[in-house]
Amino acid sequence: MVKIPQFKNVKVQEWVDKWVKICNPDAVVVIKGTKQEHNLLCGQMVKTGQFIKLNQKLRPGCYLARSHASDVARVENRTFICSEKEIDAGPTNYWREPSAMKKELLKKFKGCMKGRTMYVIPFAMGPIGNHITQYGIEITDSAYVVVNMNIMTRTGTAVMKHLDTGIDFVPCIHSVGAPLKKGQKDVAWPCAKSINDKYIVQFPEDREIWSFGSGYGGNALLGKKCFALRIASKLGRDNGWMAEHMLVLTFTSPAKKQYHITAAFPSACGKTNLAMMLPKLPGWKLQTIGDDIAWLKPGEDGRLYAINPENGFFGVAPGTSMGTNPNALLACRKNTIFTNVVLTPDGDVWWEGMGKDAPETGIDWQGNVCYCCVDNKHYMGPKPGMTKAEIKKSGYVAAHKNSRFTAPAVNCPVLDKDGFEGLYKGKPTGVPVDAIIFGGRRPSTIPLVNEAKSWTHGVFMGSAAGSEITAAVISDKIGQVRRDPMAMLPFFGYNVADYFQHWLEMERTSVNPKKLPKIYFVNWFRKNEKDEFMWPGFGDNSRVLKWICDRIDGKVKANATAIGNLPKIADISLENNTGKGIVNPKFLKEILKVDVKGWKKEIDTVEASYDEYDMKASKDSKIVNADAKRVPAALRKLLAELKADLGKVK
Ligand code: SAT
Ligand code: MN
Repeated sequence: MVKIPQFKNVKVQEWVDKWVKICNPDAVVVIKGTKQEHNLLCGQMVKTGQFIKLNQKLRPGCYLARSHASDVARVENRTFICSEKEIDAGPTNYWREPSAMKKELLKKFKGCMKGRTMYVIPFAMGPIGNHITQYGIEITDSAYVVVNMNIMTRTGTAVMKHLDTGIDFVPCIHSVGAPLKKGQKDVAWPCAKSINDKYIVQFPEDREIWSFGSGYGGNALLGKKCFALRIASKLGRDNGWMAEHMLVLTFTSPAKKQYHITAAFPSACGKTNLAMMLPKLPGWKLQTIGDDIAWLKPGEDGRLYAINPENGFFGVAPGTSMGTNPNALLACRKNTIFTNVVLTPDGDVWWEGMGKDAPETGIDWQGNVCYCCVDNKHYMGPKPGMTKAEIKKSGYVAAHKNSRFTAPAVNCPVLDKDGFEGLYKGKPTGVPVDAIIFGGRRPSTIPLVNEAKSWTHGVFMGSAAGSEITAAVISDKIGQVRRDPMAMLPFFGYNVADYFQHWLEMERTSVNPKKLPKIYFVNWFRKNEKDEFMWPGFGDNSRVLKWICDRIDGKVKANATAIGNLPKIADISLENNTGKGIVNPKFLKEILKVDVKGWKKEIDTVEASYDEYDMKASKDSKIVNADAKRVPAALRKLLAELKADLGKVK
């Protein structure tokens, strides 16, 4: 039996004792969170072939990892919410009875760390000591997870000291599910190869996370989606706050007035791009607080205050360039881990849409040689001499579509340092939120920006959100539109309808509902019949943010329509509309009007989603459950009103 470290926090001790016995690791290491320890682990992984050290002149402190082909994104059909009652998981989640699931998983975990080291990672979600911050312990047998957690969360001794005081935490257990026999050589990316051996399991009532078989992203970095969204959404519901799939930013006007805005878009729909966007509008400044998750808590004044619980960015690499998101690219210059991108001959990285000529040859995400395309240097092919058309037709990409960079937040040149530390006017309150934005990738129907008529209407808008499925999840339906309420579809820790109700409750329980943020819905992705985007996006999105600020300040009027308040075209500033990808004023009318035909179809699908939420107790429940009827009446009412209003327009 290995030597088990001693902890002051009794619950930590019990958690570690229990899993050492079950997993049977060769050694147990408690993570201190020092630079030295981090570098040592990276160095060890270079030796075992799990990491490739990049050119330290070009990318100091940076490494590349290549995952197994079966382990490249989140696995939604292996993600379970194990509440006591099936109905509490709800129709968007896979559910298993908790004790049965634990029994099944214990068999998997038995002896799963043989031949490996067990790491115990104390971590904080949020600035240590902030009143919104929560704590966790992740046990893992993956050094890759440790170094990524070091970037994505605050880890180590400072957190453990906090836990020593006996405060509560969320216990997490993770294993790649690949024990090693004596003398067996490890592989570059250990994981359970079969999808059915992967389990991402949340126990919302016990507040525990058990993850087995995957080493990738949100499946394995348990502070992220599993804790900060699934478990935290439940914590938030029970305690009157909110855990949301939202970026947080600070937008400052030329007159130096600050606005704090959060925005919820599904995975790989541009949250990182908006979170650190370079505004096209002169005089406006944008700073980043977070790019993926926001925790929002009501303050004593009735406003909602936000923190970013994370400590880094786990951003999608392809498409990130000095043109689209210079601040993200600059954030990856040092101390960054790249996963599944291309390795160049000079020890640097490359991906599709990097805005940089591809090298003559490289090593693709699967470890094979790839070659620069002959007629377009922004592509690489699996064979020499291929044209762009041939490469596109083959479907080949040299960097995986969900390849990622894990970069420390402090690397971001436009980080709002105070906001990131949860400070506002020097106090650890989090930042007061002025506007909440929902959005998705929608080629048709949904206008550029639409303002909710009230808080309840904003909740309705969020509940009705939809988006094209992206490569952030393993799916054969990429590109198809699915309902993705509040961009939380894969992340609800409880019944989606109860989640809607919780949003509605935030207004009812607020000490000053008038001070709640205004709510908006945006869509940067409208296309015309020629399949061209009708809005340039990126830095031009500052024009939409400015309109939102103008509305907050009551500076401009809007067109009240059936679907919400739409901007008057003249109020979308076209100042500095020069350079690449400019706004075409011709399209503005089209993307700022109510597409009645499209909306009629849209609300039918929203209604169908509500009906499904009302019928099913969990995602794969076979029984139509009459008790499941939980969609709030207030939302059904708005849906009926919208239907009636659109019916009146011929
Ligand atoms: O869940 S991940 O962190 O792997 C990425 C995402 O879906 O946003
Ligand atoms: Mn995300």
